[in-house]
Amino acid sequence: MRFRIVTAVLLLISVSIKAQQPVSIIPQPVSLQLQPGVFILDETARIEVPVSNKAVADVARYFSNYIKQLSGYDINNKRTAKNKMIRFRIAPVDQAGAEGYRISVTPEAITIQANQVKGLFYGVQSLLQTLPAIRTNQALQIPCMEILDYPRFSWRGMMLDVSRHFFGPELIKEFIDLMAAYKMNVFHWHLVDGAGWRIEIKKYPKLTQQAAWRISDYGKPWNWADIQFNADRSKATYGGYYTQEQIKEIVAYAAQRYITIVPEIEMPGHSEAALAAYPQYSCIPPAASFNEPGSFYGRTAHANYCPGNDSAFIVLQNILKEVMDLFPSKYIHVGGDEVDKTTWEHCERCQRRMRSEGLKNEEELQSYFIRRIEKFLLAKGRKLIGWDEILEGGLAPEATVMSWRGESGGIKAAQMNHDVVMSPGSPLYFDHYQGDPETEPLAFGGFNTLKRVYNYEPIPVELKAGEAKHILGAQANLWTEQIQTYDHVEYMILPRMLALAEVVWSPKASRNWQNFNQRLQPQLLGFDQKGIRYSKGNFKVDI
Ligand code: TNX
Repeated sequence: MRFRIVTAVLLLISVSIKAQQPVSIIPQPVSLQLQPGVFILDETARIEVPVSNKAVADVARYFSNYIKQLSGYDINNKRTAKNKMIRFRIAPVDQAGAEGYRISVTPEAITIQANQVKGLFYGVQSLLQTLPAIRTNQALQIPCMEILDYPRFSWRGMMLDVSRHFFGPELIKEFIDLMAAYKMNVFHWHLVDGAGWRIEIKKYPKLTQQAAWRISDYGKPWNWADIQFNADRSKATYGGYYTQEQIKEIVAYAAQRYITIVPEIEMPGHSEAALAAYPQYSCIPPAASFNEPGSFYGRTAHANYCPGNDSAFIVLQNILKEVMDLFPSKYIHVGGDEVDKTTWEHCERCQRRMRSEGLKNEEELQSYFIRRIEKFLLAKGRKLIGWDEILEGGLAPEATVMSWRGESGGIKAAQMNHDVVMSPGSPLYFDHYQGDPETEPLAFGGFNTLKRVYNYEPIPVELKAGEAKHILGAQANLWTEQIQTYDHVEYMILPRMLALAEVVWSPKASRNWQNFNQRLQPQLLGFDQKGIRYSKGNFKVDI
């Protein structure tokens, strides 16, 4: 009984807190001051953009299209009304940097101002979160307020694995839209892995004719033995890939949302699919008859590109050339994780390479491999990023490290003055359970609740200030061994991505789990109304 009264009182308090805080923005802005009054957004409101700035006009149109869909009002750029202006301005905003913005809302005008256009885009995202989630016939009300906002980290990443299961171009755009709404800015696209090659490479057509297709594995838990590629497309029914045209379109779509796509081409390991199509570039050629059930994976548990074979490097460089033509990203991810080096121990060419290069062991051979690829990327003006295994045997001179096996690789790299993106399995692997495994869909294992994600701190205490500046930010990874549909993708990233967004955007000092939960509720309501899937299981688990 007493418990119930306490609960009731707490509920009342939380309701009144909500009433005082009609603005629930995620990630939490650096500063937000509510003021009395509202701006009423109806069909008399007008957008004002600086003359002849196409990028600003695009952001303004993004906003007005949203308003049109939400309310039917057409506020696009007519410049007739004297009051009710929504102004987009590029002008100096102190402290805001390249990505920050300032918003001022009065009953007469909304002014969004930023140093650069991307700041305006993020300002728009904040404004949109003050509006109802679905179509309404009532005038839209935006509370008067002043916001100053800018991100804490420059790398606010999400990775999606499209190899283990394939998600088509339209779904990738939905994923990008979700990221943009929460100011995430790096989409790490895990385009290839052992289970399927997903990017058209004109020079090597078998990558998409064969390596993109496997015998269907639907309806069963993940099992490596089920993954068989097949030259005969009538037998290989599961798969897919993106054409270069589709990729260009997605890159442009992401750019309009101020998201950089970092493509990942895995090497030298996790390459069974590619090497099933082109076995001559692996050390021990896998069974030529990879259409025999189980043969490929049965005989060589893992297939790697051969570091003793110069042709393998030439092929990878040709692939990377096409990749760089499609992706303007400064960073190119080359994987580097989980290489089973036993094949190299038994490879005569590899041993010869080790002798000629003075390499002491297979780890150094792997390092040789990555350094050689780095040299190629640097010559083309790009930067190499790889999983933390690239530290083993010696880190390539300018490589950036993505720390996934905990934080130790990232710490080590930062101490060596290399840039780092933190992506530790715990808590940033979103293929792990969010809640009670009894009620959640089958996941890879591990337990990364919303709260654990929220409490994650990307800068390890071990780092001194000079080293900490190498932490570019953090990223969550969604591996899709167990994830066959896009609904399930959404479910796994939501609402955890919102917690991560706050970790990488908002000031550390403003993080507050209770307050986040309150701001989360309207977001979840919005997901419900839009039919976006998310996990509810985790809120009861307070760990
Ligand atoms: C390890 S993380 C992998 C992935 C798997 C993942 C499953 C990493 C760099 N490699 O290939 O999908 O674990 O959680």
